[in-house]
Amino acid sequence: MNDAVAGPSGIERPVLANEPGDYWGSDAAALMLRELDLPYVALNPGASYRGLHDSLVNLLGNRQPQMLLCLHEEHAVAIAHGYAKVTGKPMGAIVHSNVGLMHATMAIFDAWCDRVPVFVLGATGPVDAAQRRPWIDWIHTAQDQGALVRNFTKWDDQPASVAAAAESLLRAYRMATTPPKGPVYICLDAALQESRIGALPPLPSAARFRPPSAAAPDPAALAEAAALLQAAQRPLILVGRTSRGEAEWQRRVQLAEALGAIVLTDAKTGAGFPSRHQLQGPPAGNNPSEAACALTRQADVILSLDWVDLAGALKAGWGAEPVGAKIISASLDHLAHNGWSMDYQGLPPIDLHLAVEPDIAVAALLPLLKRRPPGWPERPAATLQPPDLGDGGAITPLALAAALREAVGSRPSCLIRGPLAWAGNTWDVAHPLDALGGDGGGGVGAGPGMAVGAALALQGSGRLPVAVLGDGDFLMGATALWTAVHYRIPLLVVVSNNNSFFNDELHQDRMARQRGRPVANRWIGQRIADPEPDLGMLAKAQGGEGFGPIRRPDELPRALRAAIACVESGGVAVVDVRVEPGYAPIDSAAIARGGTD
Ligand SMILES: Cc1ncc(C[n+]2csc(CCOP(=O)(O)OP(=O)(O)O)c2C)c(N)n1
Ligand SMILES: [Mg+2]
Repeated sequence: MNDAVAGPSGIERPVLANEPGDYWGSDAAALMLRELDLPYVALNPGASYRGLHDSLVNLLGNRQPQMLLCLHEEHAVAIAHGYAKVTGKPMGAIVHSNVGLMHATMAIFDAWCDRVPVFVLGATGPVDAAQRRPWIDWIHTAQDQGALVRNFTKWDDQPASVAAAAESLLRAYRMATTPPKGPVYICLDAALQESRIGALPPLPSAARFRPPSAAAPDPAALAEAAALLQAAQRPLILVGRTSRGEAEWQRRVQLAEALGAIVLTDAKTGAGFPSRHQLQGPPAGNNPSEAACALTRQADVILSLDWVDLAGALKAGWGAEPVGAKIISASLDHLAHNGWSMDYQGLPPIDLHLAVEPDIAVAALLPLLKRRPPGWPERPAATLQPPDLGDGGAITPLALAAALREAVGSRPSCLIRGPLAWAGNTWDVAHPLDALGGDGGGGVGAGPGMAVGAALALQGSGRLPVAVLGDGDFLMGATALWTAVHYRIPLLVVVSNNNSFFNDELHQDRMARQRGRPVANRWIGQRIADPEPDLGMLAKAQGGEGFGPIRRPDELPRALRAAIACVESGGVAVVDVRVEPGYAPIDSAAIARGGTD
């Protein structure tokens, strides 16, 4: 009989073992993971870490950390990414030697670009060739596995002894959680894991190796920034990568109000400022609206709070002309830049760089500022797009957004992400956890895994986790949902299904127009039809609930309400909504400038 079955909460409880007489190398590593307080390790198993796997189950009893079995390594890392986006803290992801790491790479890249901490553990077959099992240990042993991900991790290591492994894990945690945060990768030699060490060596206490406390801004630079902002006639604040903390959110509001500054936000970096606030400006981000570009041009002082692509935002306002506004930037992002990944974007002109986390700068600036009358001309209050329920025919992405908003109603919710065909200004935010933003690296297929990880972190918070995913994104990552069902993690997934990798239809459209060729062919090699995948069935096949396909606006409210009820009773629900191919009209001029992914 197998006693080690899933319990009522989906947690696999191992049969109890006797106290071990002997310890093994991987026992020390597992105890260090517990010492680091990693709550979960999402994983897909592999022989290269069978030693560590045994230690997690039979020594730690599958608690602290608890395993989350995933059907693909990309999901394991994406789950950790989604989890950290909510909590700000890392959880682990364990991937098999070389092949598992290869599967995980895109998700690691996404976490890197999103500046999110993920603690990736992996393994190699025995570095000592004399200890390798025939064939399999040879194909799963590679020289310098870290090289696969070194260009988009903060740090990697392959420790050669138990003592070195303990230090390596401590250092990795510090590196991942020190801003700018990011993924790290530790490779544990199978022979080291499987070495018998007898008695446990004393293991270091994580309390003595904590990440450094946050740096304060240079007082002179801070005073100069405060003076510039105080004297500005038309200050503009660009809220980029900021924290999910409520106190920080309040301080950002206080800063904007003290200065009468207009605030631009970017849907891909999540909720940073209340969308209904009088000072909230028009949609900005990848495809800034004409109105946002105009404000950037009219501003005399711009404060960037770790805005992704500040150079691009300034160029959108000023074109080829020198930027006329004074630029203050609060960011530590320069510390993450390397020679491989150009996710650092263009080099912006910065008159005053406060090299601190953006919310630290806000907290330090506030006491130096006196409330002043706004210098901007009177503006109408920010309005959201009016609900557009369509004409009763096809469902538009905006109609879907409106119907979803209506169905969610006044419940606290968290929009884990919106697909490309989703205008950033359609979702009202009033709390830092109301929207989490994107995946960072533009990796299609990340959505389902990130949704599961965020939902895991939101479990028990009373906040309804809602992910709106493109059909292409959903189909690439769909089996991530099995992990949510298995571990009883409630989650609502709404698929904005245009039966297409539609973003790229737009690119083919553009090419055809530029070259005078038939635009009518833009769908070829893009449409996901004939057959149309049944997305509800993909959910049901994994033990979730599937709704749809919903093809008419009048069918939407009931399906969404039923799906929400399913999630509120602990389920995983997928609603397949067939939307008209087309993007929400963010701003046609922005699209024409070459926007979209
Ligand atoms: C791994 C990966 N492959 C391909 C792409 C290129 N790409 C960008 S958007 C996109 C289409 C995504 O389709 P879907 O999720 O259905 O969104 P839609 O554009 O249809 O709203 C593709 C294929 C990518 N960004 N990442
Ligand atoms: Mg699509």
